[in-house]
Amino acid sequence: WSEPLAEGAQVLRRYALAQADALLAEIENIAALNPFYHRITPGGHRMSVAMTNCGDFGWSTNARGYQYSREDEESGSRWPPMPALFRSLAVAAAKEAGFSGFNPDACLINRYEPGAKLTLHQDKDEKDLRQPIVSVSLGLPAIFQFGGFERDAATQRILLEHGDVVVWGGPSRLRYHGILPLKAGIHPQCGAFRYNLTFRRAF
Ligand code: MD5
Ligand code: FE
Repeated sequence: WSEPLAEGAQVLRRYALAQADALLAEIENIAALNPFYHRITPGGHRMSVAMTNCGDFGWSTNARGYQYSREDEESGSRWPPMPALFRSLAVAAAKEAGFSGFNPDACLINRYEPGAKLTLHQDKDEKDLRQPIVSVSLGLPAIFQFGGFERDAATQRILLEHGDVVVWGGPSRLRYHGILPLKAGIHPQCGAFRYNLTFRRAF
């Protein structure tokens, strides 16, 4: 159930399956306080992925750029604390992939609806790029694009399904990646959506 994708990148298939219902209940609690919102990129585009966050810092984008902040500028309140279950899952998955001592201070929650996508990008808004990112997929399956170190490098396609966890560290931390437009469907636990929890050490 553990497949290496590239140096530093490891898929833990179905690793979060037993906790999936509990994770989804926590997502509902978080979204009741800080709702999912389609943010506007610095280029003026409305993101097709809706986002909220939990933890000390939340990632967001607006006309001025990308940032990590303690407050949600939509609700004006601080991000809800990271649930203990989220933290323990992310820490255990990181350790499983060889990154012991991972201590996330930010969890971005992405919600994909049919057609929603994430174009190829790098994650580099974090202070220490030696820290891995842990990502947990829930709900509808998505095709993940795993690229190289330049935008135009060839990409691999990887199907990510309900309960799959991926740890992105080492040299893979800076690979270009994206999500192809979500195919419509109904998932028994998540309805018409895919959720992705993205655990990071922001500062
Ligand atoms: C997602 N989210 O499925 C993905 C999971 C994001 C984002 O990309 O920025 O919100 S995280 C995937 C990731 C992170 C860091 C490195 C690599 C992939 N990679 O080397 O491919 O919603
Ligand atoms: Fe990313």
